[in-house]
Amino acid sequence: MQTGKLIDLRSDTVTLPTEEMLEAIRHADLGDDVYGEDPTVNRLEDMAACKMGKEAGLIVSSGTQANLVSLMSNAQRGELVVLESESHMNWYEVGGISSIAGLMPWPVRSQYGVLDPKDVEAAIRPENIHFPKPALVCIENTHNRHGGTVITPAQLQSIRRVVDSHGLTLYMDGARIFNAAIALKVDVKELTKPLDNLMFCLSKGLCCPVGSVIVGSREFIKKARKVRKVLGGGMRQAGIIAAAGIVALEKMIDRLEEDHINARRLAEGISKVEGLCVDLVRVQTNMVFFDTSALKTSDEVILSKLKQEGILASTLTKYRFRLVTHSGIEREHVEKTVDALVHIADELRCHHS
Ligand code: TLP
Repeated sequence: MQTGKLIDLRSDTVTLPTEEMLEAIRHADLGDDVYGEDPTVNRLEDMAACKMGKEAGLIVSSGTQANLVSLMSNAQRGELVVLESESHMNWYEVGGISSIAGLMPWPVRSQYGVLDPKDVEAAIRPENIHFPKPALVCIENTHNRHGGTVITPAQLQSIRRVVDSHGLTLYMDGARIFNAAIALKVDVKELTKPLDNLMFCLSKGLCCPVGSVIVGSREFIKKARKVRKVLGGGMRQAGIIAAAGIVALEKMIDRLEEDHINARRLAEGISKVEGLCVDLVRVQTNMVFFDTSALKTSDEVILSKLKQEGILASTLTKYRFRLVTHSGIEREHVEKTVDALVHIADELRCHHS
């Protein structure tokens, strides 16, 4: 468990490195990665590319940096980028897509985070003197703000067909792509095959302290390496990060299934609490979103009551809460959280009646 004795369900980003990772960091072979001379970085990048069925990989400091570097390597300033309206790139990356990459985001709404190919088609503008040139379509798998929902290989292929018919590029924010692969019980390559390039995060459910990896063609990664440099992301002895990443890719993927089982338990427990509402269809991986509007109490009050019970949660809106399961969360923590919510909801209902 993280943060002392608290049950920290705010995010899977709060996970700490395993003992094995700390050992691997301690013993990593290091060199200057700006010269391409860090053997541990080179090994991680090769492993990541191989696992994803792409030619090359590039370690970066964070998911946000991975998305920004990829945007700037896939499109030219002034071009149009079609992306899902609730996507992380559209919501949580400080608008870097416009302020730094100089691109025009074109958000498209979807159900459960899965772009409808017809909507993608409609968003791609034809050549016209008035319009920006479309360059890129971005998808997110799993989809964070839609509740950790997955996009299937078949859905990806139908988006790919539209992208191909316009000669554009398909990129994925695959921060939690291994959660999607585990939930769908497919090899991750089934999910990466339709893409030109993608990124995934080491520092979420895989428990690394830092880092994400971009994978794609050799040519794309060469370009991305230079973009990473201009953004200040050349990291020298980055083998200390990569060492943990190697352990993650070898040892930490299969255990994500446990997080999904715990999320399902949590969601089912919460769905039985009077005054709380969970859309169980969205509970497909390690996230649980629930709605508290029936309790007519502000998010701060519920968050602070949860904290008094030793539980940390995050919120998307005043009445929309998010809980994320990860390696620090076990069945007993799930049960304690459901019990706490039963107790809080009872108290708030009594207070209103
Ligand atoms: N997501 C974080 C917060 O930023 C919201 C979280 O707690 O879930 N893509 C996706 C789909 C993400 O969920 C995140 C992080 C990122 C990119 C950015 O990764 P970092 O935090 O490493 O920059």
